[in-house]
Amino acid sequence: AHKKQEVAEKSSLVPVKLLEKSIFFDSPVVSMKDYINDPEKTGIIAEFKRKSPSKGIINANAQVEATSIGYMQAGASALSILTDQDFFGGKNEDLITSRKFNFCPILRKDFIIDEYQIIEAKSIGADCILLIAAALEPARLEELALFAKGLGLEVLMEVHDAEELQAALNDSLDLVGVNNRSLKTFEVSLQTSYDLVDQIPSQFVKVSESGISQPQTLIELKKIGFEGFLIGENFMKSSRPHQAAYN
Ligand code: IGP
Repeated sequence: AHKKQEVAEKSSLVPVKLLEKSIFFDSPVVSMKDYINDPEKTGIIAEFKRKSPSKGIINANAQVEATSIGYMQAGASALSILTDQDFFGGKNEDLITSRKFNFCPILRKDFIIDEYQIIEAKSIGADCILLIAAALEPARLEELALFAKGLGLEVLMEVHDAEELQAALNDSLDLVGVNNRSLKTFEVSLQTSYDLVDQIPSQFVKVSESGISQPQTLIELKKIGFEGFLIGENFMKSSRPHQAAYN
């Protein structure tokens, strides 16, 4: 057993043995890689978040059920659900709810640093987890990616620059995301995507993340080789996020 799992079992966290009894734990994963690769689909990963560190409250009243269903009806390829409470106002229940109402790949958007969170991701119905290169040593990132693969989950690794990308690439990843928003300044620059796209080996699905608000931007990112487009704020700032996704 992992050290943190043992700690979890002694603390207030749900014990691993219980997480493994979830109905989602043994159910098959819906491949985000396949959905994003499908040329018939838009490649849009539509995100649900109530607030963010860069913008504060974006939408305090949005309902995850209507929004996630609406996103998919509007043509999204997949969903990204924030489960981090402190910074993004999310909760595990949001992902469970969106899982119950949608058959599509769902990314658990959270700061994952431990195996326990990966077991938890599977138990709440996620298909894919996020690993942030800036937050993990390359060897640790690969270890967590391998652990996720062992549970059948797919892995999206997020990078911000070429150094992170080169150091953290490994064969256990499925998708590589370039975050256009700097973690330090919160500033968005699509140039980051332009700079890194050719450095991502073709075995990985390429995703451009953050700050996408114009259809034209998406078309241009597609032209240079991106297959996936992670869009949150631009949809969530609308009183009806899924309506915004439709437009
Ligand atoms: C979405 P935006 O600018 O469309 O809301 O960005 C997504 O890329 C952003 O929420 C994000 C994120 C993250 C959130 C990217 N990487 C890591 C939490 C953790």
